Amino acid sequence: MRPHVLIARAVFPQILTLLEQHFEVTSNQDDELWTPAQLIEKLQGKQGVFTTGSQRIDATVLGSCPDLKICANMAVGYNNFDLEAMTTAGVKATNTPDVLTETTADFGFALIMATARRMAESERFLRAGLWNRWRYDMFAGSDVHGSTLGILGMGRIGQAIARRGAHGFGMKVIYHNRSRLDAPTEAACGATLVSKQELLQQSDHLILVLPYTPESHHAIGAAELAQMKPTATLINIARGGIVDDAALALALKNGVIAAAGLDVFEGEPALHPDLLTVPNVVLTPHIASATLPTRLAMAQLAADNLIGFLLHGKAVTALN
Ligand code: 8YV
Repeated sequence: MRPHVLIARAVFPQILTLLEQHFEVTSNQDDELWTPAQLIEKLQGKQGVFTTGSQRIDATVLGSCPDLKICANMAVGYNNFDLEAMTTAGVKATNTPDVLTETTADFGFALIMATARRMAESERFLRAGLWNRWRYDMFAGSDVHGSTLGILGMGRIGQAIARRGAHGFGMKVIYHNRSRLDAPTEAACGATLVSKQELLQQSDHLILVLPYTPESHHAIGAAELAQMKPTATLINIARGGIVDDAALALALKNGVIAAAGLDVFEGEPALHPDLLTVPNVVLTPHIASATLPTRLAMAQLAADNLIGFLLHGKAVTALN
């Protein structure tokens, strides 16, 4: 009998077709958002599940779904997985590394540029019909080229951002990470390891690219923001919860830092209401990996993990 898999969210039609060639598939092309209880119900009798960041797989789910053998996340981040519980339950976990690195780094840079050069704020001004003359300091922002780029978290995406900054924009690149990169990688990135305090104090543009874990919860809060330059910008393309959004909204309002660019939020898709009232923030709805080729490559890799593991016993990008 063919294995049963559940696709928890809408997917590209060709990925659905591919999975249907190999499995009995229950899909969700209407893209309904299931509660955890509904997810458990849908998972009954399924050996595999295709998840996105919005399905939490934890001990409760695992305990209620004894047939489940693999969860294939269409995301590189996997904070929606309780990996330890999955390993204990003997359930394979996979993610989608590499295929989104360059696209996500492009977006990180787009957000650095948009934030430093006040693109969202000035567009809102123009659309509101307020542009009636030139002024010497109108939407004067900060330079990106030649400035100091700080990177918190230096995995694949952090390194791709560093290369863009160092080699494309002539930036001084500093980073803070749990471990130091090897010398050739550091040289290729043009990046220097510093302490977290030095990173906060020296960065003109600070970008967060670290995984969300209990240790990185509120890694940037009021105390950290207070150490940054008043002219600095902060960019979060990692995960909501790494920044204390309430503290950030207050810091933006009070000019503790100049501006922020945020693609991820605590409790998204809900936003801290104060972020909507401060002008000096660029807000995007978690789209850093969103180009069609990259999203297709992510979906293909998640599907390949299901096929590889359930049919041939080997996942392509296993986490456990
Ligand atoms: C996903 C992401 O779009 O890969 C990640 O970790 O944050 C995004 O690329 C999102 O998680 C949906 O699965």
